[in-house]
Order: sequence, then structure tokens, then C-alpha cells
Amino acid sequence: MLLSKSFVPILKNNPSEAKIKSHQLMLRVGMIKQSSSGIYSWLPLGFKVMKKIEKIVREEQDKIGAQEILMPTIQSSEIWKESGRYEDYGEEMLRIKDRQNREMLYGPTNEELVTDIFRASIKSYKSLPQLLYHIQWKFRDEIRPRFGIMRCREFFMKDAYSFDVDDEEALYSYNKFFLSYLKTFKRLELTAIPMAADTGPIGGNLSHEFIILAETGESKIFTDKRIFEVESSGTLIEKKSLENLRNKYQEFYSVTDEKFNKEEFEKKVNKDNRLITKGIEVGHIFYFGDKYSKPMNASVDLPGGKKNFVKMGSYGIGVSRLVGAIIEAKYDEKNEIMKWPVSVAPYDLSIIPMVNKNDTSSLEKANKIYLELKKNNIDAIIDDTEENFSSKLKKMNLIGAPYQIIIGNQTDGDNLEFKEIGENTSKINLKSIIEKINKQKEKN
Ligand code: P5A
Repeated sequence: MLLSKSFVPILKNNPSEAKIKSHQLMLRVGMIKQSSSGIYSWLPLGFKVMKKIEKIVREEQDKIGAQEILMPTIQSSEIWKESGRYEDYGEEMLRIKDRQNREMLYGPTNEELVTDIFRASIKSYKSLPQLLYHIQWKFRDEIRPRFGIMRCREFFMKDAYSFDVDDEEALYSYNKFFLSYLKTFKRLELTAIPMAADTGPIGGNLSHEFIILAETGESKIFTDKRIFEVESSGTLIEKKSLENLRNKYQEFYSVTDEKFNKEEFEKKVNKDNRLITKGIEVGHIFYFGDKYSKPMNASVDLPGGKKNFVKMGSYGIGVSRLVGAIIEAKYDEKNEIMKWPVSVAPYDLSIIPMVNKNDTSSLEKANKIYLELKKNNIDAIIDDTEENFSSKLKKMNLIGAPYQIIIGNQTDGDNLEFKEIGENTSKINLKSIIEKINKQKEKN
């Protein structure tokens, strides 16, 4: 891709309305554009990153046997009246009337709709467990949308729902998602810590928020530092080992604001290990038993003729919020360098030719390299503008492709100036560059 032809509207300076670095950077390099309060369009750079995040989230859901569906954004109020949440949900729900004067709504979450889908088809315990998920836009009429796509009104969420025959099986499903979330965030190069959390309008009595540490985060957290050392890599999804994994985390006091109890914190965590800080909630999982299945009459036949309301949980990941969360974690604001994880970078590599008006040879070299990279599945962007080298480098440092090739008049094919963004250059040939990048991409 040539920068001159790409839709990447870069601003010279940080926009003054943005208060946190993710919002600043996303506006600065044109990843998003606000269309109205808390509602954004996603421009090519931002959309590319979000799609890569979505792909990783999807792969990890598929790995635990969850099946993907797609539910609509618009729902009927009927099912919400059945569950009893239509009134409870309050002003955050965007309520709409259709031309027949029927009460509709833009879904803030999908517990009711998925229960309705489940009850229409699944009748026997033999079909359980069922793990269903979709990745779809949600709308919540937040009273104070802020920080760009971090707390907005329309956002992209992966939401999954589990249906099981009893509590034991339901907790097994819960633990599958618990592990799957740890793996998902690890692939995004984030350290997300599971913390006991409040269940709010979703309900139930067991819940964990997955939080990454960030000064600009909106969640206040109280934690035992040793939780950061828990080894999260487990591949087994066997019942007992998953239970052990969750227990390993739960050994350490780690809670959000609403669950905080000073006495308990001071009793369980010695002074040196106490950490009170802020974080960004990137995921949230809930177990709520028959909170929806009972009022909505979603039951299965058991052996011996009895019936049971299914036991349910729900599991959310803020896919669009993750774009901002990764920036908060990776952006070096002082030096204005964004280094995207290879797995989600908008481009794998940027080519920066030092062009001078009378000599286009470095641009020609850049084009050749670009084509060779493309043949090897490496997605590069060439800064073909006529700006000087330092302003080109500045732009590319903001766009954040993790690798860079710099091309001067002297550059010859076997000796390229190559660097990881923000590091020093080294001389290396194109073949080795391709190998290095592809190896890195394979790791993910
Ligand atoms: C779980 C899945 C739920 O809605 N029902 C279905 C449950 N949980 S949640 O915690 O309310 O939301 C899940 C994740 O969505 C992100 N999120 C947001 N992102 C951007 N702007 C918002 N206003 C917003 N609200 C929630 C968070 O990452 C949250 O963990």
C-alpha cells in the first residue's frame, strides 16, 4: 500500500479533545472518526486492527468448542419482559418503536435472545453442553461516553453463552471460558488479571472481570501482586485441571471496587504485596444459574422423565475496547512510538524511502521490495510522499507497524537498513527479513 493513496488521515498534533493516549493516537492517525457522541466510524487503519483482534478472539472461542452464531442488533421487548429485565435495565437501553408501534430495542447484551433461540430447539440433556457465541455491535446509552472507543455508546463485543444440565457442568463451562480468556489476552500481548467482580445488571453470584493495568483505566482494583506470577498457560481443558487453574488465581486477593473489603484485604495480603491501582476491563464473565432460563422456561428433559431449567453463564470481551487497551499498554507517549503486537498490527512493516525530487531510484527500490514482501504474505506500507525523512519516520512511528526498512540512494538489495520500531537499525538482506517476520507471525 502506498501511503499517498491510503485513507490514513494523519493529524500534525494531538487533538485537544482527547484526554487519554489511546484516544489521542486513534484520532491522530485516523483510526476512527466520531459521528456523534459515543458513536464512531472505523477507518481503514483502526478497522484492520479490530478485525485482527476479532480473529484471535474467534479462534480461541472455537478452540473450546463454542459455536458461532449471529444474532441481530435489534431485539423485541417481549423477551425482555419475560425475563423481567425490560424495566430494570433503565435508561442505558435504547428503546425504539417500529411502524406498527411495537416496542423494539437496540441490544445492549443478548441473554434473553440467546435463551429464546436455545429453548426453541434444545429439549434434552443429551444435547448439553451448548456454548454459543457471536461478535456483534451493542448499544448502551452511557450517561457520559468518554475516552473515545473505551467507553462509547455503540461498541463491538464478543458475547458467549453457556447452557448446562447442572451447577457442576456449568462451572466447568465457566472455567473453560476463564482459561480461554487468559489465552486470548496473552496472544494480544496483554497481561489481563481475573478479578472477582460485581455482577450488576447481568446478575448471578459468580463473576470475574479481566483487567489490564493502566493509570487511565476506569476500574479501581485491589490486588495481591503475586497474582501476576501465576502461570496461566494450560492447554488441558480437563475438568479438574481447569478448576485448579481458577483456584490458583483465587488464592490471591484480587477484586474490583464494588467487591472491596478493607479488613479482608489487610488480613489476606501482607503490606509488601498490596497493590491498589487502576485498570481497564477488557472482559467480564458471569455465572447466573437459572436467572433467565426459569422465567423464560428454558428446560431440558432429564433421564427418568424429570425436567430441569438449564444453568447458564455469559462471557463478554470488549473487542473494540481492546484496540484502545492495547494502545494504552504499548504506546510510548514521550517518544511518540506505537509498537503494535505483530498479531494485530495494521501493517507488518513500513518502508521509508528517502526520496528526493530529482532521483526516484529509492522509490523504485521500495516498490520492488514491497512486491517481494507481498509475495511472502508480508503486508507493508510505503511512505511515497515527498516529505523529509524525519517527518516520515515520525508518521510511521505513530502508525506503528512493528518493523521498518529505510531506503537511501546507496541501498542495495542485499544490504537493507532494517529495524524493529524504536530500536537501532542493522544491515540485513531481504530474505532474512522475510524469514524473521514470518517466524514472528507464525508464533501467534
Ligand atoms: C457478558 C456477555 C456483558 O454484557 N453479557 C454478554 C455480559 N458483560 S459486560 O461486562 O457488561 O460487557 C462485556 C465487555 O464489553 C465491554 N464494554 C464496553 N466497551 C466499550 N464501551 C462500553 N460502553 C462498554 N461496555 C462494556 C467491556 O470490555 C466489557 O468487559
